Amino acid sequence: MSDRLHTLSGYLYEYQKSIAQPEEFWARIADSFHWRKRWDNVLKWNFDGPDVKWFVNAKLNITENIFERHLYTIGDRPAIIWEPSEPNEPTRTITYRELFVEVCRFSNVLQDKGIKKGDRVIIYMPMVPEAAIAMLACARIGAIHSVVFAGFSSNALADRVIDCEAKAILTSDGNYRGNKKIGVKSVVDEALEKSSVETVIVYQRTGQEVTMKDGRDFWWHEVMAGQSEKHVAEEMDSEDMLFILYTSGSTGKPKGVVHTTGGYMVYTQYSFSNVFQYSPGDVYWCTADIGWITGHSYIVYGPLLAGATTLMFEGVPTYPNPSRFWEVIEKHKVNVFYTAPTAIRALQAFGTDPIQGYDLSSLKVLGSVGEPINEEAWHWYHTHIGKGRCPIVDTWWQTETGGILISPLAGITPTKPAYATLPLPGIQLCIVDPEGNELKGNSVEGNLCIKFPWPSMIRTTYGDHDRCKQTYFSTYKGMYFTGDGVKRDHDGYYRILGRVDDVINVSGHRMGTAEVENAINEHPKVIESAVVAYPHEVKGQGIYAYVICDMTNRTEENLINEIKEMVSKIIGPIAKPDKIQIVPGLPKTRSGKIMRRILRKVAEGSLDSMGDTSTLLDPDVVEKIIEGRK
Ligand code: 7RM
Repeated sequence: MSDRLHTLSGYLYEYQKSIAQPEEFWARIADSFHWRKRWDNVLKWNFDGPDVKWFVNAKLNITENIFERHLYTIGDRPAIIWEPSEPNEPTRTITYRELFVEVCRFSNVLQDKGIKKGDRVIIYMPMVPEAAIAMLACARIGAIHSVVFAGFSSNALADRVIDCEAKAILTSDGNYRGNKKIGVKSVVDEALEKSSVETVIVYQRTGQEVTMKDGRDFWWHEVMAGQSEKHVAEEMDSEDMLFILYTSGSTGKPKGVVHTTGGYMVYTQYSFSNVFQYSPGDVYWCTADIGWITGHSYIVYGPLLAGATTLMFEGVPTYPNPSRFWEVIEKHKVNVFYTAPTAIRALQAFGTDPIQGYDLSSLKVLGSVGEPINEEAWHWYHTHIGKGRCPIVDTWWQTETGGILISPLAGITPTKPAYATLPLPGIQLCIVDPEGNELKGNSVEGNLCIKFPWPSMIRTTYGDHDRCKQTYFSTYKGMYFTGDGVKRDHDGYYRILGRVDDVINVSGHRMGTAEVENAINEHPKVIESAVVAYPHEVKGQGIYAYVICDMTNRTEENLINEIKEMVSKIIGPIAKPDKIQIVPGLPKTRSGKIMRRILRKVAEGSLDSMGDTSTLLDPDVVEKIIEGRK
C-alpha cells in the first residue's frame, strides 16, 4: 500500500505534517480510495456539538473499496481463511472474488426482504465467514449493522434490538464452544418476545433443532439459493452511518456508538497497514470476536480494505488444548498475530510445554489490545511466542475511536514493555489534570484527551446525541475525553494506566459498574448493591460485588449463586461477578454517594489502610465489611 510508512524518520516527518496540515495530510491518504464523488471539504468540525464531518459531501460505498477497487489485481488472493472450532473439520479459504459473490448474493437477499438504506440490522452470529458477509452486505445496501456479541443474553440482545429499532436479525442455529453446542437462535426467539422485527435469517452452523416462525424466519441457504451474483452498491454519503456498536459506559444503559462511512474507511485501512506493516501475501490473524470493535476494524474492514488475508477463528484458545493458537499459527503460517493480554496470561499459566514442537517461525509481528499489558506478560509473549524476533505492537484505542490511536508501528518505531508508545499520524493527544489544564512536557501523568478530530472518531450515540456530548465532550471543554488515565514518560512515550471512571475491563470486555449493579438488583431479595473491580491474575480485572440482601429463608450460599445466575441472564456470562460479599450496609457519604475507594481496597485485600473515612454517614459499616471479608 502506498500509504505505508517505512522508517522512523518517515514517521516523525509525517506526524509533524499531519499536525501542521491535517486536511492536506488526510486528503492525500484518502486519494488512494475509490470515491464516486470527491469531497467538497476534507473536514468540518466543532467539539461543542459535537459536530464532526470528514470528506464532506463525498459519495462512496465502502464495499466497492474492498471489492471493485481490488478485484482485477487481487481477486484470486484469499480474503478470509476460516479455522473452525473443531480442529478436524476442514478450514475454508475464500478468495476476494468468491467473497464478492457471496456479499452480492446476500445483498440481494436483504433487498428482497425489503431492507433499505438506513434500516438497522442486528447481527447475532458466531465466528463464521457468513458473519463478515452479513456485515458487508449491510454496508453494500446502505443498511446500518449492529453486531451483538453472541455471548450476550436474550435480555441484552432485546435491549439493543429495541434501542436501534432493528428491522431484521441475522443469526445462526447454534454456536460451538469447546465440545458443546450452544443455542443462538433460541436466544433470539426469547429476545423477540419483547420486541418485534420483521425478518430473521438463520445460518445453519451446528444443525441443532430450532423453531422457525412462519413468515418471519428464513434459512440462510434457502434464501441464498438462486440469488444473482450481481449487485450494484448503494451510493452512500461519507457521513452516512455505517454501523452502530453498543458499548458500556459508567451509566447503566449501554450506548450505541455510531461510526460513519468515509472517515472510518480511510482510518481503518491506514492504521491497519501502518501498525502491522502488512505486506501483500502475509497471513494476518486477529483473535477478537466480530462482536467487539476490534473484530469490526481489524478482522473485517481494515484488513479487507487493505487487500489482506484475514484469518477468522471460531474457537477458544484452550480447545481442544492450550496449544491451539500455536497449532493454528503453524498450520496457516500466520505472519501477524493480534490478541489480548487476557489470552496471553491465560496461556502463560500453562507454562511453555504447550508451545514446544510448534513451528512459529512464520511470525513477524505480534499485537496486543483491549487492556494494559503487564510487563511479565509482555516479556513472555516476546520471548516464547515471538522468540525475541518480533516487535510487539501494544495498540491503544476504543470502540469510540474506531481505530488504533496509540501504538508502535511494527519494526519502524520503538517498542517498550507495557507502553503503547506513540500516537499515529493525525492523532493529537493531550494529558490534562482534573481541572482540565494541559500538562505539557514529559514525565507527566493525568487524564487522556484528544484535542483534534480524526477520521474514524465517534459521531454520536444512537438516538441520543446529548449523551455523546455529555459523556465525551463535556468533562474537558473542547476535547474528547477517553476515560483513561495515562502517563507520558521521560522519553515522551505513553503508558495507559486504565480507566478513571466506573468502567471495569474484564478480559478486555468493557462493563459499567452500574450496569452490573442493575442486573444484581433484579434479584427480588437484593436491597442494594455496589460493584467494584479488583486485580485478577488472568482477567486483568475481576468483578467484586457487595450486596445488601433480605436474608429471610435464604442461606448466603444459595443467594450468591442465584445472584450470579441473575447477572448471567440479564447481561451474559461475561458479567458474572467473581466474588459476591453479602454485607449489612454500604459505606456512604452524607450526601449518599457510595465510597468506592474503600470498597476497592477491601476487594483487593488491603484491609488495614482505609484512609479518611470521616465523611462517612456510618463509619462502623467499614469495620463490618472488613470482618465479613476475612
Ligand atoms: C479496542 C478496545 C476500550 C478500553 C480503553 C482502555 C482499554 C484498550 C488498551 C487498553 C491499555 C491498551 N475497545 N484498552 N486497549 N488499555 N492498553 N493497549 O478494547 O471499547 O472495548 O475498550 O480498553 O481502558 O478505554 S473497547
